[in-house]
Amino acid sequence: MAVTSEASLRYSTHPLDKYLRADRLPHIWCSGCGIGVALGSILRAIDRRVREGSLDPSKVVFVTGIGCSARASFYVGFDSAHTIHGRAIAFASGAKLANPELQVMVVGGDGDIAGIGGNHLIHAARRNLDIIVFMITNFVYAMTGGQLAPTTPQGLYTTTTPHGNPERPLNVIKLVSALMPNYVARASITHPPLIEQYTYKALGMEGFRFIEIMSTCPEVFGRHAGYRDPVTLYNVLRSKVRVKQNPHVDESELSWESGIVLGEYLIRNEPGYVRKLKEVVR
Ligand SMILES: Cc1ncc(C[n+]2csc(CCOP(=O)(O)OP(=O)(O)O)c2C)c(N)n1
Ligand code: SF4
Repeated sequence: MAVTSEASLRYSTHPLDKYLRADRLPHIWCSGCGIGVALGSILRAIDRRVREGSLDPSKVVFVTGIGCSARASFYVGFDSAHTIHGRAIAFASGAKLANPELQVMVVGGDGDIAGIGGNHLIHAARRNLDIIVFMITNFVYAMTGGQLAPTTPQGLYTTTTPHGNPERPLNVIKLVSALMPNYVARASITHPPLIEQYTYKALGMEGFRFIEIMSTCPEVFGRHAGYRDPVTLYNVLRSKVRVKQNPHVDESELSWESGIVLGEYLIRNEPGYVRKLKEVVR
């Protein structure tokens, strides 16, 4: 386990450096990309849990697929697996079932988690499988050049919908909530403390926990949609999102016009899959 790798200790200048593989820096993310804000907030929540003694960093596992967001597993100092596009949840399921003591976390883009990996998402949520899934929604398949993603709001330009997206976006919050896992929330890189707060909470729960993080991709999404400047795109996203206490799932629509509601959509305390499986085996 690499949390205190020699390289990390040697270059340690930031409180979160101990959770990073400094030898793999600099990272690939473009200037102004929101993914770093998302990862930083997740790491701060992990750090809080570690410092208060409720999380052993040697038990944390990061699993990712492919994409800009999925690169997160490259840089964290935890045991990690950078797997294949769309299959991170399948790998994470195997890791958790093989060793239930692990705190298994998946990070991926909206294309990775809800597009190509959508089937795994559905069944992990249905099983209330004990993993945390972070879906970083930047509205496109970014790493491959900005193609239409299942989450692209209607009417928006992408490289594969140059006249505007004619499709209705997939409301992943509503989809996952319908499967009744233990936790469903939506945060945004414009509100880092919210990401940290929801992650901290999810780390203290069992069962399937899903956190969508609205994010910015100035390089691909922003450039094509007319918001190439990272600050402009940040401000656009900031103007679209609004935080609500205990929002109803019917308010979770991904709409560029009427806005995007952040908040905790579902909180349950049902036994997770591992506990249920153990009961059956017993
Ligand atoms: C099976 C498979 N299909 C397609 C690709 C090509 N591919 C690599 S990254 C990517 C897009 C990733 O988009 P997303 O998951 O939304 O993450 P982002 O880059 O936006 O963070 C695609 C289509 C691949 N690597 N493997
Ligand atoms: S292409 Fe977009 S999502 Fe990928 S690193 Fe650059 S800004 Fe971030």
